Amino acid sequence: GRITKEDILNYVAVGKETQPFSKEIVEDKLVPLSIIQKSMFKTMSRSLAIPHFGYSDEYVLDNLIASRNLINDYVAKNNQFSFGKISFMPIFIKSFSVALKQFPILNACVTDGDDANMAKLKFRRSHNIGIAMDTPGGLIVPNIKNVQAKSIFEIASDLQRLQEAGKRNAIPLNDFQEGTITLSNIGIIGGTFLSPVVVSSEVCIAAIGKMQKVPRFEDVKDEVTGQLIEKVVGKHVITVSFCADHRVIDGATVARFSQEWKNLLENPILLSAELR
Ligand code: CAO
Repeated sequence: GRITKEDILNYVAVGKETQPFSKEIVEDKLVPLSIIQKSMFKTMSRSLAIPHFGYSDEYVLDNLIASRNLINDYVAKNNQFSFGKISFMPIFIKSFSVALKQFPILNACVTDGDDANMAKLKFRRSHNIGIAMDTPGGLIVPNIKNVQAKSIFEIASDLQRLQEAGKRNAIPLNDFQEGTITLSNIGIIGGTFLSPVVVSSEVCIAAIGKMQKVPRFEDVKDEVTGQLIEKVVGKHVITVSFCADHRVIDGATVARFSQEWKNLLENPILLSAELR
């Protein structure tokens, strides 16, 4: 899954590539793969060699929505930021990194993975979190470096820079190198569950589905009797789907990591308590 210099030079050339797609197909035709499709073809074919498993859970984000509203009120009143507001993504990314501190194996990679006797795990200090981005040229995965040392605002600023450069196919080579784990938020387009594919230079990827308001049971105090009664209330939820390399990661590790991340996102005060 390692991205080579040639891949990047090809990516930069995408803008100059003639777009072969026309919505109206008047006759059958053969077209070569685009440069990004060629890169996906190679990376994803290598991923096929990884025995992987999936794991999904639902996170309730009502508290996070309230926290993000507060953050965005603060951003609107300060003119020190290069962005007008933050999306959920910088908070997802930061909390992912905080949860990762207790599960360094998920930020590792397998070297010489073809042979169990030769294989080693490389543990990596930096959380260089890859962000799957849907751009006019296609899917790209630049990463935000050293997330463990950055604030949510710094991450928002990095993400904004990558999104703007991504629209112009102008993301610098360095931003594609040395990613350690990936996050994919497909929910902004739609969909609930995803089956993300882990790349050979990483051991875990997580994907986020569309936030939806759904009915859920909750224990609520009855105003008259003071007793707890079960009621159906509306909750904002996302589903998170993981894919991990089963040669070195077991399901219990991913389930525990997910519980940690979920706890931070469902109770954002815990996230702020973790920050320096
Ligand atoms: N569900 C519902 N709404 C969501 C959401 C989700 N899961 N995630 C973000 N949103 C909202 C944002 O909050 C924002 O709304 P507001 O303006 O009201 O706050 C809106 O969607 C757009 O956000 P954005 O454009 O700023 O994007 P972002 O920071 O949330 O995400 C990025 C950035 C790069 C992850 C996203 O643009 C993207 O490209 N996603 C697609 C990833 C992809 O293709 N994955 C598949 C990989 S496998 O082929």
